[in-house]
Amino acid sequence: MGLFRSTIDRVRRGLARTAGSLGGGLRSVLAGRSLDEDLIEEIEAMLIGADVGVEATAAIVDDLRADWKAGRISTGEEVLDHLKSSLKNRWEDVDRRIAVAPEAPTVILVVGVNGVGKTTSVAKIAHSLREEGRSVLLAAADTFRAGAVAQLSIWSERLGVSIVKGAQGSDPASVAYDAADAALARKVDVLLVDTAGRLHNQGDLMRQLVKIRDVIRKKIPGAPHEVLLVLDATSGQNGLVQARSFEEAVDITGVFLSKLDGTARGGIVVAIRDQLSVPVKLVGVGERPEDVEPFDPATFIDAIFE
Ligand SMILES: Nc1nc2c(ncn2[C@@H]2O[C@H](COP(=O)(O)OP(=O)(O)O)[C@@H](O)[C@H]2O)c(=O)[nH]1
Ligand SMILES: [Mg+2]
Repeated sequence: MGLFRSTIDRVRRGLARTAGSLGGGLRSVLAGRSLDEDLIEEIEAMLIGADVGVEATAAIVDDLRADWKAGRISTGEEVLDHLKSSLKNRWEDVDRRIAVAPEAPTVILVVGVNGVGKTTSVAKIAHSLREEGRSVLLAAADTFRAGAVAQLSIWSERLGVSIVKGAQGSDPASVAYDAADAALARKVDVLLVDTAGRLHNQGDLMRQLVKIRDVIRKKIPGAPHEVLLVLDATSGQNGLVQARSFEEAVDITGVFLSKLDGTARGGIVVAIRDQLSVPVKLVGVGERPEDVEPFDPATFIDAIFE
């Protein structure tokens, strides 16, 4: 989907807290100093503090030390550039675009635990698609949490997109079925399915998601084309544990990393890259529908080192 034109300013604003802590912190530590073991340790602590993760931090610091010992870098300025490029080099060129079905509708299933920002992220994606002139249908398949259907209905009114919903407590798979049916009948471009983040227990939740997925797949062969896992950037390494259980149950195809504006530890993106098999595709940088950006590693790394 050609959607989501990147707005560098929005990415910068969204990452201001991380930049203040990591970029700003590094700059003040590096100012006027030349590289030595003590300084390398301080840099290491800052990367860990920004949630970059143990594995990536170790690799980055080893690389830095090797280049210092080989006489290739010595000053603070050079260190910043070195860190930036070793971080950027950790991403290979994977396809981070949102999938498009060869034949409409494209179905995007949005999953994740309670409160991570699923419903808001659905609204953001719907908004971007509308901006692009695509027709969108929402499915309110979180019938578990009181108020969840109403929350998505409010978004549907504000954004001017249709919605298929059931009563609270009704079967979410049948909502998904009806929505898939309606998406076909109305020939919409994209069907966005919001889901519950919590049931009585985790096993129930995963079974329900599998059921929703299978119902959609039966109705629309090849669907869902995207299964986006929403992770909350403010929950740090915890999110990675959640991700693994979703990865096992439903084949997620990408991560929507929400609430980057609310954390100084945006380095979590690096840890996700190292520990999950699917790429971060979109990032949330605020609560408004327009606060979504495609994830671009180079822009991201530059922004956290501002
Ligand atoms: N600051 C900020 N808040 C967000 C973002 N995404 C979602 N939220 C807020 O997180 C809270 C939970 O969001 P919701 O979409 O209801 O989560 P859900 O339970 O996963 O559906 C709400 O208050 C949202 O406004 C984001 O990118 N930035
Ligand atoms: Mg919700």
